[in-house]
Amino acid sequence: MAVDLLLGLQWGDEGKGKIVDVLTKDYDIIARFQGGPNAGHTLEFDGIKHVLRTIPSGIFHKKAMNVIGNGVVIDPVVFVKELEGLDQFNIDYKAKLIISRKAHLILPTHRLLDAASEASKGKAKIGSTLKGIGPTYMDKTGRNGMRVGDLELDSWKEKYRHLADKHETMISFYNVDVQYDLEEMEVEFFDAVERLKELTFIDSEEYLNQAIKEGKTILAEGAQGSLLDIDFGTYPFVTSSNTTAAGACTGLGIAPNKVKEVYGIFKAYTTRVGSGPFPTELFDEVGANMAKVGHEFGAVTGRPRRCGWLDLVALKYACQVNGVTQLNMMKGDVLSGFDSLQVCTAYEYKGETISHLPYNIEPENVKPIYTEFPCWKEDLTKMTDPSQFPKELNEYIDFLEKELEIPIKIISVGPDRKQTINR
Ligand code: 2SA
Ligand code: MG
Repeated sequence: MAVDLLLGLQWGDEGKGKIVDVLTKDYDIIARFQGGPNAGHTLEFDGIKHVLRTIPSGIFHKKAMNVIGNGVVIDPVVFVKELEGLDQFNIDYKAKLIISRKAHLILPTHRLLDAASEASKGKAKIGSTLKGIGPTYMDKTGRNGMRVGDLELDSWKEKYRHLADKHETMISFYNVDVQYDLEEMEVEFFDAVERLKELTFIDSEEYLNQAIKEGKTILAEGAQGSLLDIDFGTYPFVTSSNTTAAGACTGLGIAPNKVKEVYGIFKAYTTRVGSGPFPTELFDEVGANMAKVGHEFGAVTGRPRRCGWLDLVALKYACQVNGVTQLNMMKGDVLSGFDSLQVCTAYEYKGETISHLPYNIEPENVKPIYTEFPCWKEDLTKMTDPSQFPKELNEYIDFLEKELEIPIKIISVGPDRKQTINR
């Protein structure tokens, strides 16, 4: 067995990019299996910060091969900009990056449809990143989509035209004000497609299964988080793909019995960007402080992230749905010096105390019940070994491990590759 999964257990932005980057040296292949340019995976090393959108986080390593799997949706325009960002670092992406023919394409009109759909919802909007993710997955499941492999056909532009025309009619049905110049968008899109075609398209499920037979190791890199999963997240305030472990199987064509470790990444507190319920959200100074110290702004859109305490009810749910085998705790350093810490260990739900995630976690249904902990005062960012951890941090970690019944193997104490401590 050679496939390990790395998944975000909250609402995204747990620090997956950093951990993939740290772990990459142990893997032959890094593969993305869902989502698209709505993701923003941040990596920091040698004093430089990189944000990746569609490209797997193994791209900065000499050895690893990077695969964009069938479950991903690709916007050629964003993708080419991402490639251009790599140019200055001398990365031979033509040799190190391969793309599934079965991955779906985000067309300019998918982005417009996203904007129209959000505008039509008014206050009930999802808080989408507006990258065209939802409409592209709708076309995929509706069996209308365009795939990367279509670009190898002479007739791909006809297929494109047919779909884009249909989208324009759909946009007008929304009856909202969406300004656009499609001709201009198409010039950019067609240029980007030509650049995309310079990369290697493959039958990625074949490639990956062959690699497994040869004894190669694969790390599947999740995007967004479990609570944004289309089935198990806080629907409808979710993204349009399966962000959980099962998504790695369908998004890469890998059988479940090939999966070994499932790394679950969580922050020592919780954040959410976009709309939707968030039981432990803080609206006070403490939350504002988390946002400030933790630099909690969307990596793609720059939107401020909502902040709150760690929610163990939700975290347990995510561990269960994903079959997490080891945990990584991120950003404990942000909490240094807080007066005290709260962890939500149960919910008050319809007059009862429950410890599982119910169907509906809207604020009117759910009130978090907290356990309080003393907080560490020490700066963690320079620490390199668990023996240096303050007593309060060890108590926090021990409590979480006992509650979750899963070992916490990595503690991250800062954004840099080097600020990573193994336990
Ligand atoms: P979408 O764009 O239609 O998939 O949005 C649907 C919901 O999913 C949320 N979502 C995210 N949440 C956290 N991080 C994401 N990526 C970026 C980042 C976000 C950014 O890494 O910072 O820059 O704003 C991400 N992508 C999607 C989104 O907020 C909606 O609630
Ligand atoms: Mg992110």
